[in-house]
Amino acid sequence: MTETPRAGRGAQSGAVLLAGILFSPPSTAAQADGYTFLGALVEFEETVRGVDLRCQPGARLEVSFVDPGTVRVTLDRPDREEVVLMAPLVDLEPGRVEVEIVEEPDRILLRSTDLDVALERSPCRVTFLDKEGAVLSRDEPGLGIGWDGDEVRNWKTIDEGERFFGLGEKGGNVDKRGREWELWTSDMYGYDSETDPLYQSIPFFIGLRDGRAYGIYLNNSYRSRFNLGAGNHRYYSFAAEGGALDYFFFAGPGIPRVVERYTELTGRMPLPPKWALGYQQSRWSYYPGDQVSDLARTFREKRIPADVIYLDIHYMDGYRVFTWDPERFPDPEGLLAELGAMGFKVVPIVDPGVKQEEGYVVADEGLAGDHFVKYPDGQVFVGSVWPGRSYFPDYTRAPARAWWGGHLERLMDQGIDGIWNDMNEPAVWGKAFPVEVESEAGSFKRIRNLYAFYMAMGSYEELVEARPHERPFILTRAGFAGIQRYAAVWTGDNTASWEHLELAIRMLIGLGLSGVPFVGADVGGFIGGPSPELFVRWIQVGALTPFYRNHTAIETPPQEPWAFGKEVEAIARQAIELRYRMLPYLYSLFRESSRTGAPILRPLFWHHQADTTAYRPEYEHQFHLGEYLLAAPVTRDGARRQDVYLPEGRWLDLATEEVYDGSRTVTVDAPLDRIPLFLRAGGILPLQEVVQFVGEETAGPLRLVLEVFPAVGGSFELYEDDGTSFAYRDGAYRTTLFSLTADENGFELVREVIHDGYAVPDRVVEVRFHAVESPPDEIAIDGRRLSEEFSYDVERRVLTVRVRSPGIWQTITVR
Ligand code: MIG
Repeated sequence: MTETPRAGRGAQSGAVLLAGILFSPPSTAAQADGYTFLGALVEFEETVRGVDLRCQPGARLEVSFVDPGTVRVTLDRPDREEVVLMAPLVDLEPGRVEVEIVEEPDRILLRSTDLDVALERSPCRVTFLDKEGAVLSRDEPGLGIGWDGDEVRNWKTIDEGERFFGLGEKGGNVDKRGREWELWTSDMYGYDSETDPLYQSIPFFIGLRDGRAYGIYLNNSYRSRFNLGAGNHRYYSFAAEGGALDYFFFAGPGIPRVVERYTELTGRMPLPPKWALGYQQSRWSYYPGDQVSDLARTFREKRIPADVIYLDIHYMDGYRVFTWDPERFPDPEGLLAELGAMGFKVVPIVDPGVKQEEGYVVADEGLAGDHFVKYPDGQVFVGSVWPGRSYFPDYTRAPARAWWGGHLERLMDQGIDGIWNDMNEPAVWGKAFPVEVESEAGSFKRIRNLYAFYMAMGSYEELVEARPHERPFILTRAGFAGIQRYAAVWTGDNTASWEHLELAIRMLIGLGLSGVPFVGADVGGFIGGPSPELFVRWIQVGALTPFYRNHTAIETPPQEPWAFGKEVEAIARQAIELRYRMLPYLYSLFRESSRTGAPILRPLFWHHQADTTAYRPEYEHQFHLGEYLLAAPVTRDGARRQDVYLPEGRWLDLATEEVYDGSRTVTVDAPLDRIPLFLRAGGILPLQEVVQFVGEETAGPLRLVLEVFPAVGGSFELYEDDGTSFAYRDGAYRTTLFSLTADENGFELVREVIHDGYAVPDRVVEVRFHAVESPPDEIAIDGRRLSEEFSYDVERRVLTVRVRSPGIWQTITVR
């Protein structure tokens, strides 16, 4: 932004002439009130990957390709010098991009292999086109780009049928059109579908115009607003209250491609420890220590699988961060060791507020080290939160992050396993955290939206440094674009109501489309208590969400899986067991996500972009888990039947073995103990046996079950590693590709080890082929005819084949 432009050698004489006639200095009247709009082109110059435009009145617009499908547009105002944001972006090292620059009378055209950018000369306007010349997105001709005081804004044309998705954690529908959304990280206890803003601020959205998707990320951390066609019929716009107008445009045309490009820029979720995929139990708060160990023991006695217990604020001594209440938790190390021996991980809450108190070591160190945020006159800021009057660390300062990390390490040394960051919007009593307060990276006008991001970043990096062989687990409430690099996200203080069960699914879909895949909502609802039936349906939905934690507020009724009587307990166990059986599948999806940015929980249209029914609000609580598995969980009180929209393909109801043709809505049975789940033809679903926690050693050989719906094509890549370390980065993992072929005589399942860097324990593989119309004439493993190790269930039409020498087989042929 600061480099001085060279002379406009690329400028056409026409443009120079135009400039001579039209250029005038910015008028003072325009600055006093209302917007100043970007005017006509004065001159331009070519840069390495694009062009710099000089536009009236004295502004500069930099347009450059980051890669062939990603373009950055940055406005340099005549009246402000702004620093562009860096923290959310990773790897801005651009690769080679061939950009062809074509000068036309009315516009300058930038062309890469994937995307064209047309820059109109009078006035300066930006249009993005695909390689067929279709307009993906276009500056509104009359408004374009403008600024008013500190605010910067971009208006874009809106198409009648244009849809919008993303913006992180938002209420409303999955399609965000028709509302104005605000990004300003906020503690919103008791929010509903209308409440905005919420905890996360992710200024990224996907547009879908004429079936083609694009994405826009506004790289600006000030309070921002996205008007997606609210209150007008002319445009959509995005604006920030300060900072630079600096945005990235991502080409599709597929939604997955857009998200892949966006997460190339803002980063992807690193693989979490595998235990973080297990069931997790929380409440505000479990204490004293004896109650916590009783809780753990109850899970094991009742044989309800679980991996994690959370400690909410009561574990601390007077809510002082990094302390333990001496009465409630007299021996934290002993307790944590006891829980560890039972296979439990423990995650305590860590809020940013540090109690203002002389003699409290964290406060004293923080003051001495200058680690807290301050007013502009140098006075340390004090706000009230759980500990009473409190200081707030400046996580934008590296030394403050290192200091905080040292305390986290001490907690780890005591035996905790992860960190739960709450109140990091940051929340204070009275809500109005003063915007004039300053951090090293700027005032809270600029960094409020980034506060939790920096806190998570520092915590993650310091934990990795302290334990280089252990994947950290951090759960956060607030965050910004890129938060997926450091933390899982839960959707804050929801309510135990049916509306909230559906809202949770929509919010998780939105987060996933915004690059944050590791997400969940408080199962059962935080505020209030669920009816037994609501609890059942919620623990079923939770079993399919990437982050699976039951949590509830202080003074609510018990919400453990056994708190609603025997029938509910049995169904809850069943749902949780399903979760554990699905671990090989889910973990493979996590791995995919860590490589491509794809969500784990995906809207129907992720895989069926051209299918208009897939966008209908009545089906927005169905979702894909990977390409071949579709979930239609029950989210309505009393429902025992369920309308399910099945997109293109043939679908197998995994509970009934019924096969349906897709592209239509079917009505299926959904008794209380059932989650309607459908496997698409070609689907391969790897399951394991139920374990009581992720790392449990089981007696006897392990079993891997492959649920297969034979069809032509279809494959799944199973990913396995040690589940805890970073050794996978050095190749210590195994990927196995299972693929299907079929013809009129039968079908074949092929197994191929793609990468063999991790030894999996020997196990029996059981393949269950579904919808097999008649008993097979012949089954062969690697060409050798099999006589015994299979069975065919005539009624369910399931053929089960057991492979006892799992290490060597390559094909199972069924005729
Ligand atoms: O002011 O730590 O969203 O999960 O249980 C409330 C107590 C503070 C808000 C979190 C919630 C947590 C609660 N916290």
